[in-house]
Amino acid sequence: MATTDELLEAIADGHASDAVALTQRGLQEGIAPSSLLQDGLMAAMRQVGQLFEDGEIYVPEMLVAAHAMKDALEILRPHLVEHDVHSGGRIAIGTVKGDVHDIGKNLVAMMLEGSGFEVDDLGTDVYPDQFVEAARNGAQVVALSALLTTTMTNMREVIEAMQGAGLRERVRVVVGGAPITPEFAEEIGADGYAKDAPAAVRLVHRVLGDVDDVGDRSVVA
Ligand code: B1M
Repeated sequence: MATTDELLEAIADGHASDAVALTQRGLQEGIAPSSLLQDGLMAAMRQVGQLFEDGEIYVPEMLVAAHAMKDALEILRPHLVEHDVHSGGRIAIGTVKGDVHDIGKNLVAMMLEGSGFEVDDLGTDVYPDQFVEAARNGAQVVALSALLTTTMTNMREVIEAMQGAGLRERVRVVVGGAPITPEFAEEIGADGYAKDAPAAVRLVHRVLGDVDDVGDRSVVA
């Protein structure tokens, strides 16, 4: 089996040390870093996302695969920079003010990173001005996570802060988390809602492909 296929399989199966060794072997064999990223890491994340959506695997398996992907990415990252492989876009992600839940947010961040995006993880209990700062620093998409019914309302504050800073037309705001619904996303003026990590990857692709169409701000993955 080709090294890239083995890499895909190791990541999808959550075998982190194999994923690291196969990434190193692929580089030694002269496989292009972009190809290891596209056909290994990103392909594995697509496969894992599909299996999760089909109900064939659950959150723990997806987390283990995402960790394996992250370990392989650490090996690959300097080579991607060296070969000037550009990211699919810059995303800032964080759990909103007052909320410290980060397991789901971390999973979304890892899947986005494994899908070729440059991810700035702002952590938990993130205040609106921190999201604004990240957008000023070049994030094209700001992804908000909330797990509490008492903190989900703080998502609206982030969108208002973006508006106040004059960034709303340039930056897409997408939301997710257990209590969030598509209706709530629409109500607060978000650009989209994703129910889980694979859907978040699709959503970010869609909102970035739609950047010129500011008339349609409602994208639901
Ligand atoms: Co908390 N907690 N918790 N908790 N906790 C919940 C959320 C709760 C439902 C439990 C319950 O009562 N049944 C409840 C909320 C009730 C409500 O608001 N309606 C609750 C509560 C009340 C609290 C405290 C207030 C408890 C207290 O102190 N009295 C407190 C709040 C602290 C705070 O934030 N200020 C608290 C604290 C904690 C811990 C610290 C102990 C811990 C968090 C540890 C951590 O995250 N590092 C914790 C945990 C673990 C949970 C549960 C058990 C699990 C959450 C989780 O990680 N799920 C949770 C109950 C439950 O959900 N069954 C609960 C797994 C994760 C993979 O799923 O986060 O939904 P999730 O992420 C998914 C999707 O939602 C989506 O994709 C992810 C992956 O597929 N998604 C996005 C998430 N963010 C997205 C962003 C996107 C897109 C998709 O952007 C586009």
